[in-house]
Amino acid sequence: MARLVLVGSRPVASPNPATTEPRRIATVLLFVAAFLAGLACVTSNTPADDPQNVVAPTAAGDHLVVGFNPGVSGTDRIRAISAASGREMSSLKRLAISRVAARRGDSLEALRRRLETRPEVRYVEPDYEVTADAVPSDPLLLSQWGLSNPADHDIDAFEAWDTKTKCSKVAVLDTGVDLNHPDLVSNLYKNSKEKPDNGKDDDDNGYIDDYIGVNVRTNRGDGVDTDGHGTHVAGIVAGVADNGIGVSGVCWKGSVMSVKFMNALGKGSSSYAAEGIEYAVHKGVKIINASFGSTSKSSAMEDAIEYAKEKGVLIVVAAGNDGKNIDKSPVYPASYTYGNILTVAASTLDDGLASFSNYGEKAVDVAAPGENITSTYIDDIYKPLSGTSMAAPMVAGMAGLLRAKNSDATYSDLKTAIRRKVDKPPAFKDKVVYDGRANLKSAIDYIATL
Ligand SMILES: [Ca+2]
Ligand SMILES: [Ca+2]
Ligand SMILES: [Ca+2]
Ligand SMILES: [Ca+2]
Repeated sequence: MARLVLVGSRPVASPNPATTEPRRIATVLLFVAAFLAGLACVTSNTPADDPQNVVAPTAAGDHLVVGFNPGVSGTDRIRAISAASGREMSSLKRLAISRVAARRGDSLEALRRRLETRPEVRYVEPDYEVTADAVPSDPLLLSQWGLSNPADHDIDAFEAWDTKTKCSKVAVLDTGVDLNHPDLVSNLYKNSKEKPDNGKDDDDNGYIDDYIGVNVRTNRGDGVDTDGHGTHVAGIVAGVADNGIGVSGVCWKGSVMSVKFMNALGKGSSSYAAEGIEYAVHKGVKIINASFGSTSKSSAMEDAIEYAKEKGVLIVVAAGNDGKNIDKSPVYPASYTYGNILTVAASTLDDGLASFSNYGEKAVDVAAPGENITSTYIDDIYKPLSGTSMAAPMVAGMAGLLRAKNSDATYSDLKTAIRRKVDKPPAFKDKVVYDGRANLKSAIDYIATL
């Protein structure tokens, strides 16, 4: 049986595994302190109950909006506008409102003053810019650079959220999930056909009490994460958004199925991985995240991947953290070339390829943010981690959002959208199939046209 290891749970500030525990704790605390500072900043500037504060009140600069008193006819409105030396560009059909431009050489401010003196006019105002309220209230959002950052080295999540914030089911095949984490609990998949804690396999699928996820190592629903890796991955996919705490997943709302097949040390096996895939596919999941790898090729895994393919399931895979070309020295499942495998490298805040990230212009499909990624962690905390393990769930969440946008999209449609509708900073040239870093906004615009 091939041994699989998770591919990315390096604490950001201590990438050297030999780092002593106290230093690790100290650096984590440092990060926590940094986040609390961020929280204070966000809370004071952008109260959750006042989304307007998020958006700077800019306005269209070439015209004014003029509201007229009730009963003023269309002809009288145009006459009033002309009398003030303005020009009506257009008007609303049922409300007494016109868009009014200034004549050449005139200023909007001067026009505004003249319009305000007219008896027909009720108000004059700028045409304020309005954006959809798609900025969630989660205080750690400022540290989630992969979703949005000022340099735009991100997946354009904010722009995509104007279209969709809810995802279809995603299975996280990992070390389990902290089933009580306040920033995850409402987004965890529940198996409604299974009665919890009665010691019976109510839905007759071979797993006892698999009500919230499963542990395929024990055939029971005790998928509690004692490692932290799976909890971190789950939060990247679907940390509960806009709830005023912690982080936001790529999916604001979603259904993350925890399929535990690795132990507390982040180790599993190919047969358990295969069983995990089988479990999720059988439960109707169409997107699976696989943040693990092995240098051994496994037929059991290949069978499971084929089975998933027959059922139309996309498996999003971490490329691995050896910093090597996996076209030349393959790792699995990342290097498999099945049509339903989407392999993800890790990008950095500078839009480079992370130094640890594997790559390969055949085997690796796309890059996504995977360095210093803040997410949920066991014991109800948050933590930044680096790895292709973090990049993969960013993309699995994207796939979940795309599939919610277009439920007819096949795995092949999803794969096309994600790996072709990319940004192409130079760092990814010849490193991944289409030289790009994922962009959720471009992908969702594409999937909507299918
Ligand atoms: Ca952006
Ligand atoms: Ca069951
Ligand atoms: Ca039961
Ligand atoms: Ca949250």
